[in-house]
Amino acid sequence: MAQNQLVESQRQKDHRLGWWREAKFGMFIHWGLYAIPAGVWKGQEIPGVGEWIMNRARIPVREYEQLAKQFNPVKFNAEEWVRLAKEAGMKYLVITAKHHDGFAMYDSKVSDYDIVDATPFARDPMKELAKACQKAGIKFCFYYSHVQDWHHPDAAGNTWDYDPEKQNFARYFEEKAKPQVRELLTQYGPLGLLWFDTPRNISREQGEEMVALVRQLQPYCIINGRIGHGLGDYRQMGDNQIPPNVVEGDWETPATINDTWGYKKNDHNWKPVEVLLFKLVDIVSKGGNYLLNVGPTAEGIIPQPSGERLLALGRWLKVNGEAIYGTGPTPFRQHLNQTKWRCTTKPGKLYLHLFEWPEGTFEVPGLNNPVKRAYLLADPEHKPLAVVQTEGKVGITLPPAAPDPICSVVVLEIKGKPEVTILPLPQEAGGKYREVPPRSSPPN
Ligand code: H79
Repeated sequence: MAQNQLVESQRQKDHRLGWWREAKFGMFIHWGLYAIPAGVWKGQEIPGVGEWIMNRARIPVREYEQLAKQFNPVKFNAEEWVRLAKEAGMKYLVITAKHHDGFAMYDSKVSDYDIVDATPFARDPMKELAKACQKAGIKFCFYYSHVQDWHHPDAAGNTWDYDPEKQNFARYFEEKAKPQVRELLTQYGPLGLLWFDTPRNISREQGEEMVALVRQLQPYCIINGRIGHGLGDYRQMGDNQIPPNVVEGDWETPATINDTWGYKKNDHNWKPVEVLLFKLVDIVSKGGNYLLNVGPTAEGIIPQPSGERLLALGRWLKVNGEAIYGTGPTPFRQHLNQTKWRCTTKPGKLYLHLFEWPEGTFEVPGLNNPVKRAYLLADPEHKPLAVVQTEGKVGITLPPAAPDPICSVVVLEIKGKPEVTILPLPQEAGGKYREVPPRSSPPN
């Protein structure tokens, strides 16, 4: 039975992944007990990401679990979080139901180590978020740490409380991981996707059992790549990793705005909007999705610097979303070692994202298709821009001022599928371009 449910046609998979391929941009939320120490334990700044504090400071289970008694995020407001995601132009929301620390941020019957049973807050924020997402038309999704659980004596990861020799991973997997995933799949309505992490020592069979559980309870639910053994529906890039070139197939980069996932009070290294917007466009031009994280405080507040940046991205997307949502990757694969421009595509259209506004003319390198029309996406009238097309070269005359201070989009309507001439490379002949392997990477 498990085997049967793992097999589906390409058409079925296309149907299941349709919304996610269209979405391109999602909100990641890391929220848990680690937001209380917020990177500082007993007066000591603990290096590394905030949600790893229990591990990095070797905090015993009996001590760490006391944090639950203080967890009371009275300022939490599901509708506000979802409104921010919506205004940011994000189409799905993935929140930590349980991170490696083992604490369930929802009402679990499997264990009392959860937000309803162990905290003064005693509310299930996931119920409220699921409802708010449904209302806003945002896909609601869970992150679940299926292999690491530093609270459970049989799970992976806690080497300071538990002796690995005496551990029985299967016991944890059967008595906690699977039953909790079942709860997530049955108590919160339809989930857009389940986001697993750090597969470590999970067996292929255990991975397949997890997939079968998801397919059985929510056949439409997408599964991310980190379930392990290549069993997921799409490829997961490393945390904050952007590939140097176009990657075929479905993939996603999970990323931070500062340098932590879970809230850290002393991490002020916020990436500027310019950088975040470049990453969004860069990822989409290479065929991926951008899952951008916020780490709310223990009071339930999304840090202001995150909020501001997301709203700025949302304002850009309001004007330029057509060049992001539902687009395909760039045909200019030899031009990804610069940061001046990127390209995304739709049938019959090229979207040129210009991060530097050239004086006079923008030269599109090596485009062989007849150009029918060019205009600025920000121009509501779509006034045509002058285009000079010679053999293998397209020059677009631009107005003196860029419509956007960071990234302006020029739309090129072309005839046929994009045909781009390959540039002659050292020891390599030129010719019509089809497939170029990754070569160089832009600064991240
Ligand atoms: O949930 C976030 C991370 O906590 C999780 N994935 C993202 C989405 C993650 N778990 N493990 N890893 C990522 C890789 C682990 C890297 C490590 Fe380290 C290097 C563990 C110890 C050294 C990074 C630096 C984490 C702690 C210190």
